[in-house]
Amino acid sequence: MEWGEIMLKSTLIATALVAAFATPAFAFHCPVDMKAIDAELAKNPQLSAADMAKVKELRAEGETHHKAASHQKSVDALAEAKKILKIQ
Ligand SMILES: [Cu+2]
Repeated sequence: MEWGEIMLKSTLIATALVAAFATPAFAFHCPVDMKAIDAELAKNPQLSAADMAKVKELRAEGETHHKAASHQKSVDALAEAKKILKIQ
């Protein structure tokens, strides 16, 4: 193989690997976040009614985005909910 061909092939392989692994990473993250939020909500956290409503809204939003495969949006919404609940 020529050097140029080796470079091209490694680039293609790298791109394929990123595509294969990037999406599942987010796809797995959302359910983990949703579970953490549900577990925290089950503990009856001391939140104002407004914060509680916001957390539930963000939690639902996260699930909708996850199902629509918009995992980045889902992770963002869930992170916001976790921030209100003060969990990591
Ligand atoms: Cu997801």
